[in-house]
Amino acid sequence: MLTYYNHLHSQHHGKLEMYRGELVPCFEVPARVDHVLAELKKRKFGAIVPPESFDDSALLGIHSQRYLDFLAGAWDEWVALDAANAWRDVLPSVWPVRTLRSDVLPTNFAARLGLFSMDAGTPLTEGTWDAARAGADCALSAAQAVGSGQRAAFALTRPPGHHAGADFFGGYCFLNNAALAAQALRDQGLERVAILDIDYHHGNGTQAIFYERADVYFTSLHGDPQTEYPFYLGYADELGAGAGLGFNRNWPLPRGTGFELWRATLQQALQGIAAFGAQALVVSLGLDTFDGDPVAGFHLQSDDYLSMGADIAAAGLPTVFVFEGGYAVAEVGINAVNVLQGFMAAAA
Ligand code: SP5
Ligand code: ZN
Repeated sequence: MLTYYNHLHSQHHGKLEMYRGELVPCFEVPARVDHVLAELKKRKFGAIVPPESFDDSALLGIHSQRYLDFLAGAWDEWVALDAANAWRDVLPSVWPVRTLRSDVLPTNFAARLGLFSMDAGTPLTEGTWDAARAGADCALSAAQAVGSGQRAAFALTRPPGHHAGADFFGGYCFLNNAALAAQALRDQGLERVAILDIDYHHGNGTQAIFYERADVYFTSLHGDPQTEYPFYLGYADELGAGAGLGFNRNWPLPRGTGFELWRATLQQALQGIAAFGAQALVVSLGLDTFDGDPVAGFHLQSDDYLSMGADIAAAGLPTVFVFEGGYAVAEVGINAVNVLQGFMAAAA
């Protein structure tokens, strides 16, 4: 399997995130991807290549122009407010909830920052745009490879993407790499594309992007949003809307879930994908379902990821894997490459 590696990922390196009234060190760190890269090399798991460059127009299939403009210029605006901001990350602290307006774009930077975000846990740094933009190229490159006949490809990138919506960031995510890959497969002529999101957290951004569409089926296994981030989306009764009704399926599972129940649920999600008649699959590959993850609550073991990969291969679909969460840094490489290796062993 070919890996498209985001060589600029470490340009995004947040220092602190808000947690229980304190700023605590970021869980989403560059070492995560470094460990996956090292494990790919250690196991000689196929070629590792830089992405192709895609035009910004590819982003507009998923994200709004005003959001992209904001992200691309946010750091410069931040430093222009105060030269000392160069040593501080950007974190929002005000949001336009419900009865406040989000159609007006205030000139005030903090106000726009809140308009385009969903939490105070996602620092934007000097290199965030460059890292996220190169990550989008990785996802688009992987989709192009799979659309051109490869059995599978892997976009190894951070920051992750599945919490990012058409016009907001959050949950450590800025550009929705999985959504970009799915749209790229559609643009290459595949009529029905499925997205399987197996990160511990519900992929609220991806779901929202495709919620009213019948051509991209979204299904997700995740911690029950009653207790787990992102809290406000990911419930079982969210089935899609309008033309998209019947093309969204969520599988919330209680904190504490182990592999037996997780795997049985994966089979149900895969049945939905088969019934949809998907021609290609995008996997939002989060590894924060791991027992030792510091921000999540499932109990999967490293060997379970081999079985997971095999189960996904059994769907028999051309598959793009996109790296998402997974914060047990020392094990995230082993667990990620176990999925890919389990997939290839079963696909061969
Ligand atoms: C891509 C992805 O996995 N995003 C997850 C975002 C979760 N953000 C909330 C994390 C809350 C941190 N909780 C700290 C628990 C300390 N025991
Ligand atoms: Zn996650």
